[in-house]
Amino acid sequence: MLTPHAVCPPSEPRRTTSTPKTLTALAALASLVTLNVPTPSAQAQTKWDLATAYPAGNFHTVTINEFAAEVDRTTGGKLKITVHPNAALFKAPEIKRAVQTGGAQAGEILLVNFQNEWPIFGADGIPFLADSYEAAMKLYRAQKPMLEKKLAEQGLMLLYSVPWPPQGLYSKRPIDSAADLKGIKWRAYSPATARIGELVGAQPVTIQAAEVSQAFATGVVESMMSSGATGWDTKLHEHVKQYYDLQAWLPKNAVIVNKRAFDALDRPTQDAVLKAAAAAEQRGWDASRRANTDTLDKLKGGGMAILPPSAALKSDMQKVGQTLLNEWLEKAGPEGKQLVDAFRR
Ligand code: PCA
Repeated sequence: MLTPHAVCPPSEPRRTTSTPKTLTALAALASLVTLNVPTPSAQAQTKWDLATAYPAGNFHTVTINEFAAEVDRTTGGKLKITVHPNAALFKAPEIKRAVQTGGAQAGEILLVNFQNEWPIFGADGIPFLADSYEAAMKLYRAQKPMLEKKLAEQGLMLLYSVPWPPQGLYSKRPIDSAADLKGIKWRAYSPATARIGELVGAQPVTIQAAEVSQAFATGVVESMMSSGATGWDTKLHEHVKQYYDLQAWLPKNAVIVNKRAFDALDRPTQDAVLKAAAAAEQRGWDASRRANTDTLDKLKGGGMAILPPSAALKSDMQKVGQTLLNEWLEKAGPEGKQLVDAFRR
């Protein structure tokens, strides 16, 4: 290998004048050195771990894997992101703190899980506030600058955010109105879904997606609100025969990175990450729409009835949604009002 040593000046005293020929030769050698002997920083490879709580086949995870592959490709392998699905590295509620403290450089979080920390994280978990992909995008546009600011204060950076498909009601028993949910064992995944359970008189138990299958199989829970995607991930058609397509809200996942880890990258690598993140966000929203139809179809194929909610169930749940919105607005204060106003404008 050519080393800088090979072009060290000759040991004889430096001449004060050089012939143009010598200068050309030296310049040629110097350029060889810069071309062929990369400095350690140019050669270095950075490795990130990205923790997520959802299985490999889930559309969010597929989007993350494509994101990691694109970063690998566009940085010429300078940044390698290893994706750890299935809550294998950290459990869902631990991922945010793990990324903050450097336990993993990056991770995927469910924003509504952190509503008690800061109400704005929970804005996309309020039933019937933003209940279509169009409305969810509008809410995201209003929420995004606030999210970016808060995450930056926490030493984090938002890379991109993608919604789960609209949330409907799974139940082992037929449900004609909210009254049928009284006393039922209710799986919650967030403060808001636990509150919904309380308001309908069910018995809420918080269970992460990775444990849902087991919880239904063993009878720990018998109903929940979630997406077709999570129902399919957890093979819920094996335990539950009804899904009421309420389309109540679209909670978002966010892929975040430790700010110091991002700042340590060189500029072209940072640009490549941001570019891949923007592309992933767009792909992710499309994948979510597709997952909504595909997974409900697959659950149907597995024997689950995919039903429209009765008018009574729908209006009962809308009332619950209004209560949640009022409670949220009270907690979120002027910031919350500003967000809802911007969303509704
Ligand atoms: N699936 C996740 C969150 C929302 C969703 O659709 C879950 O049930 O935990």
